[in-house]
Amino acid sequence: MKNLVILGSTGSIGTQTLEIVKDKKEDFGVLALAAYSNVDLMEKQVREFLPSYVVLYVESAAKDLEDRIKDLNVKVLSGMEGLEYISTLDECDMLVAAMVGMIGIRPTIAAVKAGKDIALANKETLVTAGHIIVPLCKENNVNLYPVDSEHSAIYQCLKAQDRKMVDKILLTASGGPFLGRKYEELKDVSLKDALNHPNWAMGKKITIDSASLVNKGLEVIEAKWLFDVEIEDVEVIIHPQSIIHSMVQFKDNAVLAQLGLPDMKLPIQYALYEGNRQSMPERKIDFFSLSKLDFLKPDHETFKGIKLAVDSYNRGYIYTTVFNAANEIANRYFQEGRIKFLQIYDIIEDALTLDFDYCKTPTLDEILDVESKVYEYISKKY
Ligand code: MN3
Repeated sequence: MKNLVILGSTGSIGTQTLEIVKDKKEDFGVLALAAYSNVDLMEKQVREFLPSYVVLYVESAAKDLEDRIKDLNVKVLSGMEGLEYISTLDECDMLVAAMVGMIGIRPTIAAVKAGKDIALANKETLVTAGHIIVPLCKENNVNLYPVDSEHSAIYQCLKAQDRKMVDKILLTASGGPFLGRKYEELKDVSLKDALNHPNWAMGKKITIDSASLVNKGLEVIEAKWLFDVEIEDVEVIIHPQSIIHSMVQFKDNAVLAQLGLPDMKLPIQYALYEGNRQSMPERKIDFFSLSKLDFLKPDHETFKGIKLAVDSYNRGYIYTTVFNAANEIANRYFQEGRIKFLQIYDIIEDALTLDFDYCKTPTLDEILDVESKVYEYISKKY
């Protein structure tokens, strides 16, 4: 029995994780659940899974939840303190890091220091603090299992392979809802258009990031850290059908790919079982119904997300925080109707003009300091 602590249990990855846990009751216990502020869904989850601890980040939401579940013997906590506390519990065997955004950094690092294995869906954490987390994992004998579908695919392709013979990571991208459009044609796209992803049903933040290809930019950096390759050796290939979830090209020119229908259940389950296969009753690929698989070059002139991410990485690790923080706030502004879609790029580019050269390999405190400076700069200006 593996005891799980799930950060972000009310989100898309969190709810699917709990569905798997429900199907595999004999293998998993739910030790703690955490979310940002969704009291209604959290109450339901607590009543169903009966964890020992529950955290709602927002204090008023935690108080509300505490009142509602008085009849249960569950400890309710809040804030960053609460998140860090449950991530380091003695009884915790694996942390499922599935919160959205940089809020996941502190608890993830705390869990690594406490020697907990991590199932990582929270890519922003690795993008901004990969230079801290990867060495810390080695030091503490912690395994990092990717939940992101592309990275799970790469992990599967690399299994039992000679890492020294890796030539390139071929990271696939659906291209999102705006694939094929030119810059001018994106001027007036709506939030509804951006949320209309052709293949994947995901949370709002990542769906918008997919439309701007910022998500793919984050994933290039994520792949660099997870698989210890140079960033130039991660190549993005647009593959609109999302059947190939990513590939690895080796020095003998062999290419291994992992295929599947676009469904997060497999990568989540594969991570929960530490990279071991378990049966899954759901849908299988029907090759005879696939008419074709397409592969295209990314249009970096229109969709600047990948290039901005790679440029920020190459400038010094601190700029991945600038890139990510600026995107987090721009993404939220777009959701709130305060800016247009293309202004997401403007805001990121603007933030990247800020000078933070004083810390090219920043500490956690410096990362969080730069994050708040970027938020402050953008919220004053836009
Ligand atoms: Mn992905």
